[in-house]
Order: sequence, then structure tokens, then C-alpha cells
Amino acid sequence: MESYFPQVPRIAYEGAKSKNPFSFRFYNPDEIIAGKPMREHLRFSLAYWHGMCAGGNDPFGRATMDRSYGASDPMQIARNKAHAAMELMDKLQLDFFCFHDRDIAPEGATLQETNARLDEIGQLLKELSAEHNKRVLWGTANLFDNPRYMHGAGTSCDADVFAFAAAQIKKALELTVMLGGQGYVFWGGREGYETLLNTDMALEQDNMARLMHMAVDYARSIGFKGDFYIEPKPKEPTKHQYDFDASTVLAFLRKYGLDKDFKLNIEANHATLAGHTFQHELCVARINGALGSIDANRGDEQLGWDTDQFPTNVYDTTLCMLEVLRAGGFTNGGLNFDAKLRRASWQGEDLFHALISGMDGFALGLRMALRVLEDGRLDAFVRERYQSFTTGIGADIVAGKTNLQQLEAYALQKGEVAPRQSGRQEYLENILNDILFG
Ligand code: XUL
Ligand code: CO
Repeated sequence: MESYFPQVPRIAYEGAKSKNPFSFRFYNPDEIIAGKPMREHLRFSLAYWHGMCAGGNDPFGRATMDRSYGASDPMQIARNKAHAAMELMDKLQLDFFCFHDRDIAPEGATLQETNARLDEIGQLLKELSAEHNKRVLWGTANLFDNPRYMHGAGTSCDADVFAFAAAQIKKALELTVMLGGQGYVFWGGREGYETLLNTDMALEQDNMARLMHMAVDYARSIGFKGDFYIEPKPKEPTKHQYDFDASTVLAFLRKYGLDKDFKLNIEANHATLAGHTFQHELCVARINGALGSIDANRGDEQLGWDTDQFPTNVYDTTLCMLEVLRAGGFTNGGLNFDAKLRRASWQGEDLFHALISGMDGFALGLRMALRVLEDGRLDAFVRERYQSFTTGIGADIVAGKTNLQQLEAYALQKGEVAPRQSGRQEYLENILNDILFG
């Protein structure tokens, strides 16, 4: 069989001392830690769009990477790309992939032609996935690239565009179900506004919810048992995106009665664009029972946009995996590398170095998060910090047994509150470093 990455061997675990750039130093897929294999803890996924399609183009320059897979006809490129994706995933021991409809097959001149193309490549991916033992983590529809979506898709001012978006979602759901997908994502790339001067925000948000309800109804009717996700992002490409951050999305889901079917897909770089840490967004999702899946990447502290870099910051991956462990692990979700190569990293092996860096970054994060839990000092500190809510007046507050009059009487009788505790942030940061590097 033709190889698309002949220069790269299968990547195996060689341990932390290995200097082989084509090896895992921390990711040992079948090693059992905390009761299950690492591959089940992490559920790594290839993002088809970045891994197989993105060519390194930016607003100032054309593509630097060849993504033609030895063909020139767009459908032949799509077929070869599917084979190349399997080779890439096999070599990296990646079990899952995520896709947009437009990543796997090019759009045709009409919706009929586009759908026929999706049928063909969908069937090919189904056969290849069975042969290579690959699974779909989630599917989605690209409702942002085509000019028809310039005003939005589910939030467009044009009802015909809304109908077109609905048709596209219907097909993407069918594909996801056919490929055994465990999730379906709504990322509202153009679901927002450029100026409120031309925007009916109430209608746009109501319509978005209508579209999501239709998607849930249809997906359940064709046997979709997985989770729907909204992927929050505050801006880019629109000035303001409605799915701003985890809290905003949770309020939206509850307002429209979508919270039973939807969870969140939290992306690291989207969190930082919203002015939050990655850990903050994961924590908000977790404490609301809505931590579904993760788009694993990182931003750049000096840049104000979505740089989608591969995640290698071990503090971030550790704190992320702590949230995942505290949530009880993934069910249908996983870690999807929504990350792209830098423009100048244009050679075939660069994609392998990148995915190895992300997979090892998160494998190390998982190992470190487990160490934090085993060590127990951080958890013990937090427990102790809120001790006053476990007895006396604190226990009454938590049990809902108090009112303002009683608390006033209590405070009057106390006279003043003497400070009892220090937040000890620096002490805790020392402990974290001790656990990671000590
Ligand atoms: C864009 C982004 C998307 C979604 C899927 O910022 O993250 O690729 O993950 O549409
Ligand atoms: Co994403």
C-alpha cells in the first residue's frame, strides 16, 4: 500500500530517557494507571481539519504545506487523504478522529452533488475505520467557510440561509451516526455579530436554539446516543460570538431547555481569549455536570488571537487532567488536538513531532495530576480552608437553616470577626512544583 509518510516509523513508547524524536516518552497507551489504560483516560483524537487539510496559510500568505496527497482532482485528494489519515493515526496510535463535513469531502456545485460526495467519502471512511480500528470522537458541520454564511448560519438574518444550515447539519448528523460518532459539536464560528446596529439579538438566539432542538430531535430519531456539545469561544471570526464562554453557554442551554442533551467542548485557546484560564472553563463545566469533551491546544500569551498551538505546557495539562479526573474521567468525550502547525513547520514529519508533543504533554499531565491527587496536600488544604462550614453556624448555613435575622443576631453577639486564615497561595504554588519536579 502507498505510504504518505514514508519517512516516519510507527511511534512507540520508549520512556522518559529516550532521545529518539519519533518515540513517546510519557504516553504508554496500554499502561494501566489509576485503574485503566492511558489510552482510555486520554482518548486522543486527530482533528481532521488541522492534521489533514490546513496548509499553513494565514491572512498574509498562501499555504506552505502540500496537502494534495499526490492527486490533483479534489475528490481524489479526498480519497487519498482518508488513507493518509489512517496511516497517520496508526503510526501515532491515535484511536479517534474529529471532522467537519467539508474536511472530508469538497463542496460541489449543488447541495445534491455535495451530499453525494459526502456519501462516497463517508462510506470509504467507514470501511477504513473498521479496518484500522478507528472511531469518531465527534462530527460537525462547517457553517462558517462558505460566503452564504457571512451573516451567520443558525443566526443569519436570511431564512433561506437558516434552511441551508439545517440541511447541512442534517447530513453531518447522518454521517456522524453512520461513522459511529460519540459526539456532535456546535461551534458557532459566525453565530454572533459585528455590530448591534444591524442585529436582532433576541431573534438570532431564539433561532439558534430552534436549530439545536431540531438537531437533537432528528439525531435521536436516527439512533444517535452520544452527546451534543457547544464549544464556547468569545470572538473570532465575529467580533462577538454568542457562545462566549462556559457560563454564557450554560445559561443559554438552560434558558432554551437544551441542557439535558448538551454538554460543553472546552478549548484551551478559547478560554484564554475569553479572559479565563483553561482550568477555569473546565472547572465551570465540571461543577455544572457539563464537562463533555476538550479541544486540546494552547494560545500564546503575547498574542490576542486563536493561535491553536500544540499543547506542551505541563502546568496547563496537569491542571486540565485534574479537572477531568475530578469529573470522573471522560464518557463520550476525549482530547481532540484542535491545534495546527506553525507556518514554517511545513515538512511531513513536523506533523508527527507536533502530535507527539501534544500527546506526551497530556500523558505527562495525566501522570502529574494523579500525583497531585495521591499527594493529597492541595485537596487537604482546600478542605481545611472551608472547615467553618462543616460545624456550628456554617453547617446551619449550608443546610439552609438560617435567615438574615438569625445571622444578624449571631454577628451582633460576636462583635467582630478575627481573621483566622491565610490564603497561602505561594505556599501552594511551592507544593505544586514540589509534586511536579521534586
Ligand atoms: C475554531 C474551532 C473549531 C471547532 C470545530 O476556533 O475551534 O475548529 O473546534 O468547528
Ligand atoms: Co475547537
